[in-house]
Amino acid sequence: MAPVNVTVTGAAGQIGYALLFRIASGHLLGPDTKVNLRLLEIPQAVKAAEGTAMELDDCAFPLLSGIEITDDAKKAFDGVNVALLVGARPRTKGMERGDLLEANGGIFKPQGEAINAGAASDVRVLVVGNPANTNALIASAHAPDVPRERFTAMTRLDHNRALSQLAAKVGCAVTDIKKMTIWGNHSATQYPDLFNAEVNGQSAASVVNDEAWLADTYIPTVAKRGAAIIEARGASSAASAANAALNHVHDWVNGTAEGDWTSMAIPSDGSYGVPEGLISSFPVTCSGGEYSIVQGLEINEFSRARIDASVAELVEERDAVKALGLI
Ligand code: NAX
Repeated sequence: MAPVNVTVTGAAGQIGYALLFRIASGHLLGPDTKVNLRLLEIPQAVKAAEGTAMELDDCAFPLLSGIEITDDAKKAFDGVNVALLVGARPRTKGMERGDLLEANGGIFKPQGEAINAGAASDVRVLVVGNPANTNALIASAHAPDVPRERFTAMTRLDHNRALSQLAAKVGCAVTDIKKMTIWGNHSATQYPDLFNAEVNGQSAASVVNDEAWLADTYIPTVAKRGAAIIEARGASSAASAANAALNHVHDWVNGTAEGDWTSMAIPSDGSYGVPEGLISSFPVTCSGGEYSIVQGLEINEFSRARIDASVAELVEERDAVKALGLI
């Protein structure tokens, strides 16, 4: 089988450093799939990416067929099968949201165009760089020839955080928990849903049986975990973010487990009242390389209000990038 072309943007960054070695050792696509890595960086960071590539060489990974490093998006995405868009413009002090969206438009528009121009017909795109959902929307808008379902954004780190926080609360193993969902935006408004999640087959919300803890502790702890990591580590989540990116693509390509689902931010088809086309997080199952939204879940009043608030934020972001002419 020909090696799979995997492009990582922001390859010299901290998530890139945590991600590349695990891609090359088979954690993205499995132990039988060879990969060609394409590292895209800005010109100032190409040298650092070259250093990472030297270390990748020095691991002599059996699955790693080749590494190319470039600052040219057209080259990076030519023939790409899996695109991990990690590099983004972070919000700096005093930056308004409009400036942030505009700066990221300057990154995700040309990357969308380059994917449109050169990607393989089976390309799958995961946007990690924040604001991830809206950056994915921008990239997708500039790749009209690529089915929009191929553009996704990452809420898997939030999903994994939701699993571990729940496991700690009820004293179970993370593997005892199934059917976790993150709804909405990868932001502080995201909603981890315990009403549809199960602990050893029972409703997680009823196992917890403490709505105050749910509202005042659990949801904010999951949603603000990124800030807590920065506070403790002095740097934002990197290894856990890389791990979540691997989980997201692995499940998309290889399928979710029977009787379980995962969370992915994907273009809405209008399910659960989320406006069509918004890239919002849903419960999904994956099979045969495709995902589908889990249908028919009960959304109670508590959940409805929180999903609506997060979706309203996504609508605002979409309208802002529309006003800026980015989509
Ligand atoms: P770093 O600042 O360490 O690395 C970012 C890298 O991207 C830098 O090397 C930079 O040179 C590169 N870059 C910038 N513009 C580029 C462009 N146009 N083309 C190619 N490369 C470019 O950030 P890191 O900690 O690796 O985080 C990367 C992104 O992930 C950030 O936007 C961050 O907010 C986001 N995150 C998203 C998460 C999620 O769950 N969706 C969680 C973790 C993380 O916070």
